[in-house]
Amino acid sequence: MKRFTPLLFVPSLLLAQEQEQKQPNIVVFLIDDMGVMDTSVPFMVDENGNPRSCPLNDWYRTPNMERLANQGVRFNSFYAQSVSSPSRASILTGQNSARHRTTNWISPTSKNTTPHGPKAWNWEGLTKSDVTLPKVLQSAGYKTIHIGKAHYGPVGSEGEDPKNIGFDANVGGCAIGHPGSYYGEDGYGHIKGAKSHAVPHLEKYHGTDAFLTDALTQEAKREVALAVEQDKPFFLNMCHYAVHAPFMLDKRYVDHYKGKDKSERAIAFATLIEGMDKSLGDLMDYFEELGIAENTFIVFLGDNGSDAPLGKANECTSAAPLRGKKGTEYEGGVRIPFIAGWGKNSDTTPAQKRTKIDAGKIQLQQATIMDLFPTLLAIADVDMPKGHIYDGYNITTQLAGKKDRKREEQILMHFPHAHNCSYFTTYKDEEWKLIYEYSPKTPTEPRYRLFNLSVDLNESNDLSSAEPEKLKKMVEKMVKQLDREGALYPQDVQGKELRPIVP
Ligand SMILES: [Ca+2]
Repeated sequence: MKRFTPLLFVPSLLLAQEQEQKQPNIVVFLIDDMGVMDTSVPFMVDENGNPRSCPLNDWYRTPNMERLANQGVRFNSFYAQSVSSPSRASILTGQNSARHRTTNWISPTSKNTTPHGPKAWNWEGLTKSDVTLPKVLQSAGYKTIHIGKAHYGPVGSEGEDPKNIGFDANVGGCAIGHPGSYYGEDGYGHIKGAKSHAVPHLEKYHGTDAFLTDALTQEAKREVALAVEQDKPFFLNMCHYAVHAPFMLDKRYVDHYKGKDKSERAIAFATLIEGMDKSLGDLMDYFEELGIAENTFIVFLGDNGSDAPLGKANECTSAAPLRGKKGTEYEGGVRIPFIAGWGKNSDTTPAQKRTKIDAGKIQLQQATIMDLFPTLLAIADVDMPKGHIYDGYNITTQLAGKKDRKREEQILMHFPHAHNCSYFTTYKDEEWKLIYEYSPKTPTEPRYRLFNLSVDLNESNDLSSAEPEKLKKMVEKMVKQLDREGALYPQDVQGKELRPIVP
């Protein structure tokens, strides 16, 4: 077995100190299919709003997330879309999926409309002409680095290559949404595993024992070192393929799970979680080593709900105490872990004076992945691009531990395709949550469900019959927002558009 030994260039401290005075570095640390409960950091709260540990928090081991949560701020209810590509497009554009219309996950080689989905959905994803976060940062002098899973467009599209949508460098990103293999011995799919999903650009690690998560971390360090050497601020879009299936064991951590009463797949998933957590710690250590930690802002998040192999999709299992998992309309399908903070806290750096963090605390006001676009530009002190329509909010007030009273409390999530759950729109208005399910085969019989999350977090008590007025108002508001954002609707069996029906 070949061992991979990284050789890294460490730039001079002088350059690092110079950079401290400049625009802050931005890191988006995005974990594929990681839900809010797949960690030892508690994101649930008790009746007093304090973090509350649940059984899954005891099962997973994420010490570096704990480290970031201690120096950063985490959010109790942070929302993504229910699957990957819609979330990724929302992060890079600040737009809701109803607006950018990449409403389903992108199949690398087909249109993936699913039987009754809207034919005109944006299955080709992001293009060269889209306004994206990396493109705006690039224009402002940043070196923009994409590492890992991209999934911004299918094979042959412009979005297939992250370099077409604003990134200067790309290692590992292409049309695929999951790796052919996590093992260097397998060449990440080039030697063994699913060749159609082989991860590109990592030839130097082929045949070594470098786990994919680790190889990508080494590549991120190499690109960051180059940016520091060039004396440029960087935007690192660190997008791990972990913890998406295939759930392959990361042997470095298997001893932690010996004798535990869980399936082999569940144990393999837990080791994938530990591997991505180590990557976070390695990068944080590296920023300190380079002397740039105090000027580097880190956002940690998942891209949709948990896919932990712990039970049925619609039940209270993978994300307990939340119901549901990836691809469902329930909270477990759309709530993600979110932590934001500086690589190292300081009272003196200009960037930290401008963006304050409520260190170690949990924010109870909700937020979404669409917020990254305006927030990260604000932290970078870069103007919003003129004429670009976006749906997110600048959450710097919330990062400082306050409630943002200007923020609207409604969240729309639109999924007009088939998946674990199919053809639905959810509309959240403070503690109320409406689930509207389109019915392609019986168009006049949609399904309405209404939950009060403040007393029914696992969405088991449907109040749609008991609260008809509330239901009607919620559906009316949902339709207004869908139309405002230009949503495309599912179709009935004759191909006719299924507009929502107000009860
Ligand atoms: Ca995903």
